[in-house]
Amino acid sequence: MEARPAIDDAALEREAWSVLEANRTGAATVPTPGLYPHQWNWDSTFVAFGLARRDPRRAGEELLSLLAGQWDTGMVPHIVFHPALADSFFPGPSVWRSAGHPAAPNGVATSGLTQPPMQALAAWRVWRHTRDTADREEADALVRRLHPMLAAQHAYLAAYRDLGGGGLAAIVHPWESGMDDSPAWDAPLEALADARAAHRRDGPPRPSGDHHDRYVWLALRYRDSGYDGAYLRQDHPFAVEDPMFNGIWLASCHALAELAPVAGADPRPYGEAAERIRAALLERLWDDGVFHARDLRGGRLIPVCTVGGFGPLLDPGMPGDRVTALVDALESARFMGAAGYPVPSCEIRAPQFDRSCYWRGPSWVNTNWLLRRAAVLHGREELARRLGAATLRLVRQSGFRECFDPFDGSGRGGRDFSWSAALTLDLLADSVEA
Ligand code: 2M8
Repeated sequence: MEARPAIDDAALEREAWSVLEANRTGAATVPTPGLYPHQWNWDSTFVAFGLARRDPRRAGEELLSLLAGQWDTGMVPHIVFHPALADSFFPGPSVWRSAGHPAAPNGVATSGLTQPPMQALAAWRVWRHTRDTADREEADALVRRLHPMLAAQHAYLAAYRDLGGGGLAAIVHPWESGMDDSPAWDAPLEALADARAAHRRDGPPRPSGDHHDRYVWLALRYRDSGYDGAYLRQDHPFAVEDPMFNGIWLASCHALAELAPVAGADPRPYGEAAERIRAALLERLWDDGVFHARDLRGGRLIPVCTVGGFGPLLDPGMPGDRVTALVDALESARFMGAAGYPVPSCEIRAPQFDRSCYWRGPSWVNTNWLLRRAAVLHGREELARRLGAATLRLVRQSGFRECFDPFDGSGRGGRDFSWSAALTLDLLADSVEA
């Protein structure tokens, strides 16, 4: 474990602010310079959450900057590229080629994929923290601007991504989950070997056995279809209903419903959408006390249990018996119970669990924060307290790292990582206010 001097709340807060300042590029905050030098969708949105009560104006700018990359279809891209750094990241603008696509925005280069649709939740957060202050007018104006864009994002998911026809949105690439190398995607990625053979005449060159090659190959296939909705439905070889992505979508539907009156919109369609997503989650992804991802191409639930399986806890309307079962699994030795530094991103007893590999085992500040939020929603105060304390212990000991070893808390991946810093600010504010 890396040694780090003991640090009090005030010093931790100062460090978090300085990370967010250093990672700021105009209106946007990059995840960490060097490694990820552009604006990422859910990273930026976690930054907006962290800034909501400390600097709501900057939080709003962060969301607007991301939405400047929104496509005419309503799709909010997973990366908005910084023009000056163009191809400093692979795959960059020359791979995605959004500039040549009729639905892509003018003058803003983006990827062609999306990420968990969390922006409405963040917009609600910003508005909630400013509605009783002198900045209320500004917050209402922000909501009036954002609401139609977010409504379009949700309409995109319903129209283009319900590939299973059951009311859930499918991710069409592991990158869309935000949990790139999660063991949940292993089987659908393995199955790409057959799809590669079937498409070898018209597809890009065959990838090697390496997962990263398969990620790029999948992205190129989608790009070469012209980012076409019919292609996704009929031909695209990767389509998975992810409980975290859909749990976040559901929670964002509630947020859009609450914000609708501020924007002069009808809240009912969003409340109804939330009901539909909940019913579909329970019908399609629930098995044996937890939620699993469903592989639409393989036609089955993916057995491995990951932190993504707790995403539907973000729904305040999740039935009590399911909440209890999920919390039991989360607190058990499968996840929190056997990890000194929870929450591991994969079930510890799974053969695929790897304590040091990215989304295959390490603990992450963003998923801890989401689970803490879910615990608060369901009145699980003690669980919320433990999740908050565990997360602060990680960053105190190892700094604002990208992720952490769940057994000894040592840092992994990038340093000075924006969402780790931003969500720390939020946790510190909560512990002061509680
Ligand atoms: C990771 O994903 C990118 C691709 O989008 C990558 O591995 O290159 C993930 O951890 C994802 O959740 C995150 O948004 C991104 C930037 O921090 O990095």
